[in-house]
Order: sequence, then structure tokens, then C-alpha cells
Amino acid sequence: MSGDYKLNPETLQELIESLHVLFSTDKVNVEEVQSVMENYKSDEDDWDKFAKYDHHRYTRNLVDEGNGRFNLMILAWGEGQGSSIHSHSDAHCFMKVLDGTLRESLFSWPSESEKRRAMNQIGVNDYQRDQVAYINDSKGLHRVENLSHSDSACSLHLYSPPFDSCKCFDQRTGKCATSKVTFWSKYGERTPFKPGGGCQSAVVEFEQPENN
Ligand code: CSS
Ligand code: FE2
Repeated sequence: MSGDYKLNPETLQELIESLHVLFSTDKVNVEEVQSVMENYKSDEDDWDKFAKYDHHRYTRNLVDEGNGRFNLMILAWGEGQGSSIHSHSDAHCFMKVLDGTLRESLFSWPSESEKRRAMNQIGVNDYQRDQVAYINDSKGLHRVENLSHSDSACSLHLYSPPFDSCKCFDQRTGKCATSKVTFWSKYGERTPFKPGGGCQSAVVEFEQPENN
């Protein structure tokens, strides 16, 4: 029993309060989290100040640190921007579209025998405003893209437990590299510039996989 929480939060702030309750125990109920995130209806006035766009790549903007149990962030996707194929460091990943449409392309983990082969695509899903996607490493890897060339997109991501690096993969060869992920802003304030920035860029340097 995770205690009382609003199943139908009316604001982002109420959603955050519900998420604090849902993550106050060690057991995560994926369906419950997904429902409460879906039930909050996106309102620009709630999240505008976190949606910071950059010409070169999508941005990650920290909204709440979930008492150390999760990171909640807003990702701002400019026209045509996308991630590389990446893992989620053994965390739960929930992604709610706040505005626009995001395409998720799913891939299986490259197997030993598939080294240096093109990665295996196992699915594709388009998510519209207020829909919530869920993935973890046992379900596979994904790439997320805003395919629109006229509209930006915005999404709310919850990762539990929080992580600061993930693996990025090259689609043509399956080669992977560990990348640190960084925040463009925290609590609405620009964070000091650091080079790198994780899986945002399609151009990362790929290491040879081990034992190769
Ligand atoms: N995992 C990516 C976004 S797609 S879920 C990131 O956090 O940057
Ligand atoms: Fe992801």
C-alpha cells in the first residue's frame, strides 16, 4: 500500500506529489505510475519554463529529484531532433508526451554473434500528447525522435533509480559507447556548460565492444 495520492493530478505540481507517494516504497508499480502520468493533462503553463530549446540537440531539463528515488525531467526536442539508440542503465523509463509527437524505434540488444552487424529493429511506436511510453533494459533499446520539421516536441521523463550515464549504440555496427548524460537546466536555471552531453547527439565516438 503506497498511501494516498491523487490518481488524477490537475497540475504538474500535483503529479509530482503523486509520484513522490508512488515511489516512497521500494516496489514500483509500473501500471500505476503510467496511469497517473497519463491522467495529468498537459498544460503549457505548468511546464513552459522547463522547455528550453537548443539549435543543435534536444535538451534535458531537471524538474524534480524525487527524494533520490527518481529523476523527473523535461526534454525539449527541436524540429527533426532525436536521440541515438540507447539503454537506460537498469532503470525504469517513463516518457509522457507533453506536446507534439515522438517516434520510438525499438531495437534488441546486439548479441555476441551479431557484432559488427546492423542492429535488429523490433518495433516502432508513435506517441501523441499525453500518451506515456515505458521501457527498461529487459525490453530492449530505443531511439526517440521528433520527426516533424515544422513543430517542436516536448516530453516528461521519469527515470528510477536516477542515472547519469547510459550506453549509446551505432545502428549500422552495434558498437556501443558509454556516455554521460547531462542537464541543460536544473529547476529552470541554465546549468554551466560542459562538453559532451550523452546520448543526445547522433555523432558519438563508439568504442570497440569488449572481447572483440
Ligand atoms: N533516455 C534519453 C531520452 S529518450 S527516453 C535521455 O534521457 O536523454
Ligand atoms: Fe530513452
